Amino acid sequence: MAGFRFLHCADIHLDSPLRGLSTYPGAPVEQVRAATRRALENLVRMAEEERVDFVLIAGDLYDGDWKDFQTGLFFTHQMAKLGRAGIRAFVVMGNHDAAASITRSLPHPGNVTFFSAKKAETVSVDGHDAVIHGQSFASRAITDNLAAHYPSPRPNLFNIGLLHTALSGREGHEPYAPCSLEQLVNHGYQYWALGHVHAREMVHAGPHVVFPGNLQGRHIRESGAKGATLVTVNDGTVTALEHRPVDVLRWVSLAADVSSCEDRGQVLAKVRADMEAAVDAAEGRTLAIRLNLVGASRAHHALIRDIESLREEVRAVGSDCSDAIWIEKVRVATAPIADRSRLRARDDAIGELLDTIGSLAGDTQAAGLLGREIAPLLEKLPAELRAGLPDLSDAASLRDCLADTEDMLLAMLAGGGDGP
Ligand SMILES: [Mn+2]
Repeated sequence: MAGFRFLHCADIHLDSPLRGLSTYPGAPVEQVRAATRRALENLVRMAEEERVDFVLIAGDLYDGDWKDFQTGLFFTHQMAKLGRAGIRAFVVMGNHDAAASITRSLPHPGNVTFFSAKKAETVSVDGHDAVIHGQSFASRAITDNLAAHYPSPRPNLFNIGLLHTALSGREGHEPYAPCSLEQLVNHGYQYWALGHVHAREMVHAGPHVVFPGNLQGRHIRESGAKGATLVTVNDGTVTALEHRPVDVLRWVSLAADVSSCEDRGQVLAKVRADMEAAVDAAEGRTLAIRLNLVGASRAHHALIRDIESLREEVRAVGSDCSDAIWIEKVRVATAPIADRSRLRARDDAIGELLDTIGSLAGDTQAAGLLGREIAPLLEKLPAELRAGLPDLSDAASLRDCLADTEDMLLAMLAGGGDGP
């Protein structure tokens, strides 16, 4: 029995508008605006190069109402290209498509099948032992379990369920067309081609239940490689399944741990190394980077002293690494490392406090005095709390307790008024 291959994608959100991006300095506005179109072109090119037999689009082809006919024409044009290569496309509409009153619907090329929104249908793929079951969203908020009404599997064929769903719920996604993973797994199909969740997720294997993620990230919450899933089927079984990126602009959230950095120069060197790694991984794509500096670091004060110029320095490092980097945001979330000996030497209340704590540990007389002062306070505690306390008459546990107290006070002092 011959095999076949298909590309499964979803959430193209063609011509998705920019969300306030133009207010960011230096944002590659034109590139971002065109990114969803370029990603779709890449998908079509990949389908041709890989000679796949068909392409599945699991909803949210459009982002909402078209501004004009251009959005629909662009899609039609790309599908016609697929058609000339002998490749069919199967599409269900998702919540974003339904939200648009796409009354301006255009006639589409003969190689494209849109599934009905009225009921689940089954379409067989001519020349291959495969059938596709699907249903489009009729309106934005579908709260029915659509999958429950999908037809029974056709025996001796590879059954694909094309469905826009949040399954039993996915963070950050509306709970549309809810169904359980168990329900899908037990339905008898060999592959569930899902859409709606923008993060790629291989939910189940054998039968396969897959969210390919969206085709092109649109903001920092859609970071990482974006693309489609290329599936190879032989003798009714999935023999290969791989994620193929088609994105043209990649959002990257970089958490640079600068805890080992002593000063601003070392921090910038670390940032450069992390950015170079991101550039290598992006294989020539434009990068939109959000940089988070994290970790308890000796450089903390130097970083927060002048965050604006730090941002400019980071941007300079970025453009030095590649001419296709845009720094979306720089966030400084570092913490100071408390220098105990320096703090203890201070001629103020903090210095005195630390000095007292430090000397208590080695001074049995003072420790005894402390114990007697604390005793009446301890007696006021409920018995169950008192039972969990260390025995302060024991020198070792007193030392441990004092060290913990010092750590806690330093952390509180650092967290509270540690301004520039
Ligand atoms: Mn979507």
